[in-house]
Amino acid sequence: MKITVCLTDNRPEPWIKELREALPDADIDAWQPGAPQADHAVVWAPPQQFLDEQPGLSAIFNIGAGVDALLKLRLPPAAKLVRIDDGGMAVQMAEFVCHALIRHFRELDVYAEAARDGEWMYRRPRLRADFPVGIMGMGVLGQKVAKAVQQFEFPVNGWSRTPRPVEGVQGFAGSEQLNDFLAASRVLVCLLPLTPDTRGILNKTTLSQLRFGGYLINVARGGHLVEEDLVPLVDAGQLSGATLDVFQAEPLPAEHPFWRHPRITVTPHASARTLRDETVAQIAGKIRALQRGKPIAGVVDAARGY
Ligand code: NDP
Ligand code: OXD
Repeated sequence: MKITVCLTDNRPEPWIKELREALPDADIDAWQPGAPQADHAVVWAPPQQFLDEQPGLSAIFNIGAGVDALLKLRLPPAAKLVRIDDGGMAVQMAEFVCHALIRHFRELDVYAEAARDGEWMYRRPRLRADFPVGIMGMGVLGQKVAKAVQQFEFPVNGWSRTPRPVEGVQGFAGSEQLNDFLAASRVLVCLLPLTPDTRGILNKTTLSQLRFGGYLINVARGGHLVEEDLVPLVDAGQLSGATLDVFQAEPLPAEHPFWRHPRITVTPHASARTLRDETVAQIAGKIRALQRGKPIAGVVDAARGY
């Protein structure tokens, strides 16, 4: 079995070393133009040339959860596209979202500013009941985040394409229940895949339906947010702020207003990093399952877009 590795923005050598340890019988190399046909590929943001030169791939393993960039390319027709399921990302996402939520809810930025001025002061305690958290996308990551947020006793709403019952979470599904979901939420967490249906879903109309003074946490893709709609909503007080990990252009350009806005927190697409050991173990397990003719989790439905 031959496996080719094509990782734009990542050094392939450590991946190849770990893949060889996990799959000692496989012939594993970094892809170069003109390389022979492989059976499987391990990729991150490969060029179209790579896919055009590997028409006989039977599976393409993306080393991330989101496959929106791959679905923009022409894929070999018979290849299964496989995303990472969790792979250590879900707990990181839960940490990140809980941190952003609690920092906002407990007004920790206000305390930090007072501390800089040597001022000893208190804010009036706020009620969790007044801060229902709405999670858009109740998949692998959204469900983990929902459970983590529940530990802090916030009310949680979840929105998905099809109903996803989760204990203690008020579930909403489909475009027909989006308005009710938004109206029931104050802190909005986006954990949707980027698809034609979800591109631009965070915009003036939807964000204005959150309870007044809502707060946005976007940890999914920059394409979900209509960026020019955000600052006017925050400046008008309709939203009290945002934590953004993903952007339409990454790296976020130096002149972008989000960098300097006092109520917008920017992180560099770092909320849940791909962990090499866990990712290699998951991909190797799936390759072994395919060799035995077994089904595997995480096969992308290209028509659905995730
Ligand atoms: P999943 O595929 O497991 O979950 C996707 C969820 O979104 C599902 O609940 C799905 O509904 C829902 N959904 C999809 N389309 C719609 C729609 N049109 N309307 C309503 N709900 C919809 O994905 P993951 O949880 O693993 O990951 C989510 C995204 O997070 C990734 O696609 C990626 O873009 C992003 N991500 C960001 C990272 C970062 O570092 N910032 C790291 C990792 C991922 P249903 O349950 O009905 O299928
Ligand atoms: C992913 C990501 O999709 O890191 O896994 O954004």
